Amino acid sequence: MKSFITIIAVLITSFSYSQIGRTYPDGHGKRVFFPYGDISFADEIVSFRVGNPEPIEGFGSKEALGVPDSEVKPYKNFTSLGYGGQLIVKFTDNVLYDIAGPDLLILEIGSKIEPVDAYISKDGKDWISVGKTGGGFSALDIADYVDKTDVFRYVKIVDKGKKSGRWPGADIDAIGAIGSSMNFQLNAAVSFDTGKSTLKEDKSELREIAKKIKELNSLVLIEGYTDNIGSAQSNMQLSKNRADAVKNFLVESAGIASKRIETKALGESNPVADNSTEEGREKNRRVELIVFQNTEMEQKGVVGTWKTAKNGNLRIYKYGDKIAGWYEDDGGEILGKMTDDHTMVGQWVENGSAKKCDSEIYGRKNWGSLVIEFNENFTEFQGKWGYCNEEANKADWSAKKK
Ligand SMILES: [Ca+2]
Ligand SMILES: [Ca+2]
Ligand SMILES: [Ca+2]
Repeated sequence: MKSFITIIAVLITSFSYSQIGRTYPDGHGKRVFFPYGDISFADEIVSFRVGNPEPIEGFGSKEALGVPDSEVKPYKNFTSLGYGGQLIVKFTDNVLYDIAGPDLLILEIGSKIEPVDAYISKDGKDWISVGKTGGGFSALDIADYVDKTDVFRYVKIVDKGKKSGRWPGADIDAIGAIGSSMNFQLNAAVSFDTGKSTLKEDKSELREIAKKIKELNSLVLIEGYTDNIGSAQSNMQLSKNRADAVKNFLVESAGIASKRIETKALGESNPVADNSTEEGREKNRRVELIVFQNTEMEQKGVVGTWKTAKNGNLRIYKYGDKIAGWYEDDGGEILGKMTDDHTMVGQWVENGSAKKCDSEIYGRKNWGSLVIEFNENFTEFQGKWGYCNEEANKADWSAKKK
């Protein structure tokens, strides 16, 4: 029996600003905060069955992948489903799960939301209906339909829209998991030897991942998978041993608390590639680390909800030394780094400020410099700001922790 597992040979994407929280347009004039940023959006088309009538001018199914990027003039970068059309997409560098509030955004563009029925699945076969968009809501809360610990990689949407027009049916710009994990996959260099569940000598990739997991200070789910060679039972045991080995490393060598890590043996289920080729089987022998959003940190240090003196509530998240925050009311946001224990330096971004800059941040020209000084106990902060690249010397900005 060929019983080794290699960990997916994918380079770890660097822990960049694309993986920290920011807001995105909801297609209807508001903005929605995604705690894990760009990776939250759908990555692959599984299938597309265009409706009837189909769009006169179609842009193809791939336009529904990735971050929101539709343009109104000229209309482009969205997928018209056609009347009754069906689209299935997959998340590969993240999963969807239930967090507090809405979890899944089906970003449909146009003057009013054309409804779709939405379904989610762990394996692309068994589907759970999670309601429909429409009536002013394009974000769905999956809480009533799933267990808290379930993770989902597939989303299916079925158009319930109108028969007429140039683009019949719903026009989908993007599909994103607000309730999104951040997934890490290990390089083959840290894979296991054939038939063994002991980690190889070179653990540099795993050390890197461990560092990021530690920074995020979140709960981690380690999933072990195999190819389909050998009995289902032995593959299940093998995938368990490999997942456990990764967990032991995180606990013993990286100092991550054992209670923060769960392991799951999934054997030969959920293949990501074709098991009939050696190349495909190698991809299917894998361990995935799913890092959930940190909820325990809420209201600790800089993290939490801040009531500002003038602009409503600002919610701040921390990702290692990086900071992202957003206003609950107007879609304004902040982005930056902690330069010492109590100082954040970065930028603010919003839509309606008095001055427009030449350059853009997140596709928006209204931005400026920002410095925030937090007090010793993180109960208050004083902010200074400027427009565009100006020095942050305007000082009428303060907040108290809620
Ligand atoms: Ca993604
Ligand atoms: Ca939810
Ligand atoms: Ca798009």
